[in-house]
Amino acid sequence: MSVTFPHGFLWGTATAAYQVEGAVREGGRTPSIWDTFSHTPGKVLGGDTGDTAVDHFHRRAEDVALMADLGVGAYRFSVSWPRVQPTGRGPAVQRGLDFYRALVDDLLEHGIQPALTLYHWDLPQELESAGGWPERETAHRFADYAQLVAEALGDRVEMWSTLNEPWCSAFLGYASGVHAPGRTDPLAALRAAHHLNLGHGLAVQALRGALPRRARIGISLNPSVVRARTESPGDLDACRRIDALANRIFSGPLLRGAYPDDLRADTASLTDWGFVKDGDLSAIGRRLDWLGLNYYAPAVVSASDGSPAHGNDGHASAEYSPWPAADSVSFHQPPGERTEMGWSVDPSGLYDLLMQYTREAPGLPLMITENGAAYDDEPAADGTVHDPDRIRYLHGHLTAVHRAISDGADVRGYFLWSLLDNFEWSYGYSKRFGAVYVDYATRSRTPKTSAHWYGRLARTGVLPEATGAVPAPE
Ligand code: IFM
Repeated sequence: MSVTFPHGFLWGTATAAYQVEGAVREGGRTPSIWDTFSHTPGKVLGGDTGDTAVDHFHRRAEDVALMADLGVGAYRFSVSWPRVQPTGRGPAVQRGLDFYRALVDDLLEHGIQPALTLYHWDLPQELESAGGWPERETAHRFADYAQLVAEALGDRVEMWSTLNEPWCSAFLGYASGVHAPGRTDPLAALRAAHHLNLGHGLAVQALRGALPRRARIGISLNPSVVRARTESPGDLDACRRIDALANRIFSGPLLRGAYPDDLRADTASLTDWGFVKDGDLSAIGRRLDWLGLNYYAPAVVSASDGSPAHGNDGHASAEYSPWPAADSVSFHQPPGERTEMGWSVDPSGLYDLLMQYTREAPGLPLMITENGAAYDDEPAADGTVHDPDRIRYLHGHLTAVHRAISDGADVRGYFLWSLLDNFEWSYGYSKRFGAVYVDYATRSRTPKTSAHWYGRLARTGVLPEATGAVPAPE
């Protein structure tokens, strides 16, 4: 039986500025926290940096043409804050905005819908030097930046996202320190989480004021699909605790107007949450037009068995935990297939996530703003790149999406992470998430088999088989 998606379902691919653009010193761009972090010895595998990345900045037209050839309907990209507002304050730099104007124009000319994310982790270094996300001021700076971008691109971009995966910014950036800015202070991470939430709310207000009514504003979260290893009270409590720190710390204020009581109680040894000021919660809870969910793999937890509380963020060797006040929790790798990141392949987690948010946010359209997998792709002798594992991963997860839609989830679109192989943060270029292979010596692009497979899906709305013949490029 064919698996057919609803008419109008948005099929996209995604990237993020620091992971693909390169050109870090062009057009007045100043360093972001990721420039500083990646240039700090020992922080990124192999000493890789985003200095050149995959040169999307100069190959923009080629990359848009590639998407058009494949037949995808939308492109999710992020704007580099230090490229358009160097140092994070003051007026916009037109040369920086020009890149995004040209990108959006190219996309629209090819009938590809632009989906713009304002913040995918590249905080201007000067704002970090002034305290970064643990400081309230950064939320206000973010709202001003949102306003500048909206004024420049609001006439041609309809789909706007404030933040990508604020959990990573707060907890990998300020608690475990495996992401920029590399701080290891659990209280700073909780403060950062709140100020990211606040920055989101203030940015939504700025965007509503600056954008035409047709604009659709959302945020992309990476909720943890967290499962207790057993039904024992200790394991269930570990699950509740991680659910609070990973999920409800964002969904609480965004969707229900409050931080959860159990989260406040769990973290009482670190803070009384006095950094939440009057009016913050109503700012954060401003109406959204859609909610973005990024999903890769579920997490399995138990009461502590002595192993460190790291979780499946892929940084099991990190010295510091990303989970404040959760030393009583252990994480476990479920048995079964894994991707090159070591993350388990479990499409049921995506189904559960979609159904959970269908219940938690009734009436709010959902978008899968990231899903995909890293594999060790290599070109064959004839130059083609076959990635059957990725096709199976996508097929399984898209079958789960279809099932969720059939069961009532209002899912409007899916963005494959990623369009291109790119800079995978502290893993540098060692993990390939792209549907398009990038030769890092020449930066030439070769669509993998999965890109053609996904393009066929995007053009027809019908899920192709995962096995059998490789679909020929059409
Ligand atoms: O590459 C990242 C992306 O920047 C954010 N979400 C997860 C992806 C894979 O780790």
